[in-house]
Amino acid sequence: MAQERENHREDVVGRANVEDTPELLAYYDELARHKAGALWTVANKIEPWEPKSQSVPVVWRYRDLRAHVLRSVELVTPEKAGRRVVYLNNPGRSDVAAAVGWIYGGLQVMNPGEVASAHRHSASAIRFIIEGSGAYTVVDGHKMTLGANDFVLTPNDTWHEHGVEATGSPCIWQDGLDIPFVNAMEANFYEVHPDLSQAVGYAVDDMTKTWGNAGLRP
Ligand code: 1HN
Repeated sequence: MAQERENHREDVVGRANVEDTPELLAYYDELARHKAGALWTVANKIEPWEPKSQSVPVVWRYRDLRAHVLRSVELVTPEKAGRRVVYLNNPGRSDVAAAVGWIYGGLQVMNPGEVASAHRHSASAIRFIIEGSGAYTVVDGHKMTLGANDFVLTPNDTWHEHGVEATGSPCIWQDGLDIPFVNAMEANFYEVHPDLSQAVGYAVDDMTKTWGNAGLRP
């Protein structure tokens, strides 16, 4: 069962540099049968000299993606898709659906009259509203109306749901979540709200009125 073997040798004092011999290769095979391995074959790989990024540089332009985001409105419903989002898929990070590093990013669109079901998860989210009118989000019972250039936080484990009033226009916002990071920690939970929507327990926009003033400039 000669499988692809790794041996990351470096000819530098203090680094692993063990040549393959028939005896060692047989030894590595024996370790592999026990689901084990010799550290010196991978030490230089798992201990890079400096941080190594798998992400590659990518520029996503809103003007290139906007039409595709709007197209999704014709293709899928929020009921079926859960949420309509075009996510930013870094070619070096597609295995974890990250835009870069451990951060997820996507462009979400909702049409007037649509609502998305309430849920919560271990990951935290930030949202920038890019365009549209009539959007709102409810975070742990606080309803916030959202317009272009607004920014809203959904801390980890808070119930959240979004919608656009029937009198509004198609709304697009950018979602950012630490979901790849939380998944890497194997710490993600996802829960659908038992009633699929939350009761609003405070005056609308109480968060903005409480915190969105006195020295905080756009
Ligand atoms: C999520 O809950 C939202 O609530 C958006 O709008 C994007 C991407 C991955 C996981 C959860 C939302 C998400 C997400």
